[in-house]
Amino acid sequence: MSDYDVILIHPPARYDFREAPLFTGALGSSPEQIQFNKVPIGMLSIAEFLDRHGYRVIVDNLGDRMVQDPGFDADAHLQALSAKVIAIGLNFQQHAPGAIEVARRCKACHPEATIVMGGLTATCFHEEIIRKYPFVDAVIRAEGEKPLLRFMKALERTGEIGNTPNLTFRTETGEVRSTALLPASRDLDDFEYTRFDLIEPKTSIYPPNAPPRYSLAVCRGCLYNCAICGGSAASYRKNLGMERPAFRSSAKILGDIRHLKAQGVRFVGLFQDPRMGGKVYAAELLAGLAAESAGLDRLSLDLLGPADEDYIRQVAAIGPQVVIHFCPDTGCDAVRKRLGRPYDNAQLMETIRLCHQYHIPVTTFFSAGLAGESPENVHETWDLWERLDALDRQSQLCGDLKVPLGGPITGPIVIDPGSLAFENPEKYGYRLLYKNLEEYIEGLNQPSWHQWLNYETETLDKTALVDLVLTTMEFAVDQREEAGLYPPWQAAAERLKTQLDRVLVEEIGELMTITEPEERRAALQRLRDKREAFLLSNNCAA
Ligand code: B12
Ligand code: SF4
Repeated sequence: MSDYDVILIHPPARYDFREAPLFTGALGSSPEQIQFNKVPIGMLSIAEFLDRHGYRVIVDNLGDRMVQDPGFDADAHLQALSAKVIAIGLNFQQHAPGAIEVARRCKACHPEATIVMGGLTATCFHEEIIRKYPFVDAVIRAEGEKPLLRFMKALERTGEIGNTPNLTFRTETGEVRSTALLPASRDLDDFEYTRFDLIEPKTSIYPPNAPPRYSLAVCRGCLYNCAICGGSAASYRKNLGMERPAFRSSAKILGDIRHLKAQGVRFVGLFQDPRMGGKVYAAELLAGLAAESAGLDRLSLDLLGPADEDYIRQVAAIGPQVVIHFCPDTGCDAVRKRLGRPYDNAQLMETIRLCHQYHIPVTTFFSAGLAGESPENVHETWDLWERLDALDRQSQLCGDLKVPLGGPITGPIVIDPGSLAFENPEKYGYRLLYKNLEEYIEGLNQPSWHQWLNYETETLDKTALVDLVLTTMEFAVDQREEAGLYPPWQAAAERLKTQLDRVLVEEIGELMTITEPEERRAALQRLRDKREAFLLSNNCAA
């Protein structure tokens, strides 16, 4: 008998990230850092739902095992799995190469097991997965809990899965067939998100040597339509059949927080803006959080748009552990409007001032490389960044802010599959470089970060885009040094790394012209070794 009925695997982004010569550049400081080893919160609710209905199930965070232990033998681990169904998550697009590779290996070692895939990205590419990758038996589209339960029951009773909902599969004659979606959830109160006993390894809940942090979301879906987001209202409607977001009641969220605290969590990120659930919902939730968040060191909330004083006052009443995330993405109002965020810099600044007035720290994030962005208007982003830093400093000096802040952060973007820009790139100002899953996998299997960016914009080709991203990184370092967030030695080290990234992008371009794969790989490895040696000799940690 198999040890489990279902093993849900969270894969690494790339199965070979520990051996391949990779250049992570502006995307992260090491290949380990960009394996995205947090399990999607919905994977745990799938596990709990199956467990509740009598199935033996575990979430196996393979990506985390490989990140935490450089000597971890992933092949031997996959070989030793024992389950009737191996369900591999392909939620975040970044996992496309890893998820497909894990599926291939699972089928090779366990030909008798049924290999299933699911998650947002698998949902977008469901037909292609079944058509092109014969080692995947089925894709479960959209929300996973109920369809996977129906799938398990059908498999157990008759072995006949073809009538179960949300399914894309191959018929005996090799035809690709899809069944209809179940009606989408109207709320999330039937699910549980905090059964840590159903996940292994335990380091993947929160990593060792980091604050005990866990994420919850107030809803599944969104009311906004940011052009590049695969979790937008339009994407959920089209791909998940969800007409409006499904909310979790405040009573259930407060129960989640109690469970998290009982399991040692001290930092909770509560994602998506409670105001999307309406005034009454938000007020009830915030009042409940005021009572429940005692014992937490930090509770973060999202603001997806400007807020009035009444709302900020309610947030402040939760207590001093509250932090707000507000993500302006750009300082250019025209670029932000094009992205689909309906507010301007003045409204943003006013909201942040209000937050400070009520002693709430605000963290911000800027994207580099949005449609409409140019070397000229990027100065508007830098200007806003400087104003935000100045506001933080001023609020700290006058005692409004007691929590030390890290300043804004920045990073490149990618176009999510299923997003409005993915469906209609020209309309939103982008040129897509990968159009299907196979192209995603090929792109993400390249050695360097700049090759992983899956788009250009109508004004920025790849070279200009890479330059803009790196220039933004350089600005960020200068700004962090000026704001006292980096000591001079650290700023110098970061500057050197960015300069090196510029040179490496050029050199990698040349090495990619080597046609013999082994020779190319060896040359890339030598380049990677040179990079490490150079950074070491300059006292910069890689
Ligand atoms: C909260 C959130 C986070 C949190 C928590 C992430 C987490 N642990 O899930 C944080 C801030 C940590 C985060 C990080 C990232 N996120 Co995020 N995140 C969200 C957000 C706002 C809500 C997610 C959510 O609550 N979903 C609802 C839950 C209940 O469902 P679910 O997790 O999606 O799972 C359901 C289905 O997808 C499906 N399913 C999922 N996995 C599987 C597996 C199988 C086998 C099956 C059958 C089904 C299945 O069934 C589940 C239950 O019904 C969404 C936006 C949105 N509107 O969805 C973005 C979103 C999911 N994130 C996204 C991205 C890109 C990221 C990052 C890669 C960003 C980055 N570059 O660092 C990282 C990845 C982190 C990691 N894995 O290590 C994209 C994904 C787009 C894509 N298709 O690739 C989204 C859509 C929006 C966006 N552009 O930011 N994120
Ligand atoms: S990026 Fe925009 S559309 Fe996507 S989840 Fe966030 S607010 Fe919603």
